[in-house]
Amino acid sequence: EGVQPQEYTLIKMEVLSPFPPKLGVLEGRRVFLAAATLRPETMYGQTNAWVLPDGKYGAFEITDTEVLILTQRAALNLAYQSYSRIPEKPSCLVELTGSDLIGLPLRSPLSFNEIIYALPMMTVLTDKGTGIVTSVPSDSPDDYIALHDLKSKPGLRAKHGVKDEWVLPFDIIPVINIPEFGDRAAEKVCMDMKIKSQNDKEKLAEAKKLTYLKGFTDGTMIVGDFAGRRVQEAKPLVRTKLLEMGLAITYSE
Ligand code: A2H
Repeated sequence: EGVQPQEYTLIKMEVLSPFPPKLGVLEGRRVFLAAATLRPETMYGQTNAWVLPDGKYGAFEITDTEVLILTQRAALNLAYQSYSRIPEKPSCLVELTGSDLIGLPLRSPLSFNEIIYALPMMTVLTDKGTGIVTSVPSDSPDDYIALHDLKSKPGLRAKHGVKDEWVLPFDIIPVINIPEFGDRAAEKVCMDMKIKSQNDKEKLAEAKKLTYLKGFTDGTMIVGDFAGRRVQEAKPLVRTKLLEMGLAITYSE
């Protein structure tokens, strides 16, 4: 962990009804997977959410009608942040594992894909953010390669009970142009660096740094409400828009 606190945006990805049996007790409420991101301006290009299959999650009540699914650690952190409406000891309505979440259909703010699904990624950390990540394969090397793994390996899909229709129809959606890398920066950098799978952790860390930096300094939005604006300008504008819509929460750790 760094010395400085990381300021995340939590994206409220709404779980579409009817809920599976494991989530049955939540029926009648609005339930969201809470995904922590540093790149709110990329949300137009979401293709899925990532969860850790063996990770432990909980469904926590934040208002009379709204429930967030995230790690208990994140629920506690959120409770201590003043802008949170979570009571100080957040009550867990049901304990869940990542496997329980795989295949949930989601509606996520700003996403051009109207419905996306929760899918497994082995590199999700449960001691960072909320343990839930939204996937933008155009601009995140981790997301690009994990989606590529699932698409190209039927055995990996079978192992986690992932249906073809949750993965195969979802292609990269360009969101940002970076002069050096084009409109699909994550794919280009993964190819240039010959990254083969989500297990290439060292190379992926380097790819992530490179695209993150270049995207911020040289990137231009090519879609959405701020098309034509620089990424640096668009980032806070998109963040504010999401917060004002009530579809995002600020979170730091
Ligand atoms: B970012 P930092 Cl398009 N485990 O969001 C693994 N990864 C996690 C995580 C967890 N528990 N929680 C958050 N993340 C990811 C978008 C994105 C992100 C893009 C490009 C780069 C990027 C879409 N995924 O991150 O270690 C989330 O992915 C590169 C920095 O706190 C979050 O932002 O610096 C980022 O890692 C936070 O990483």
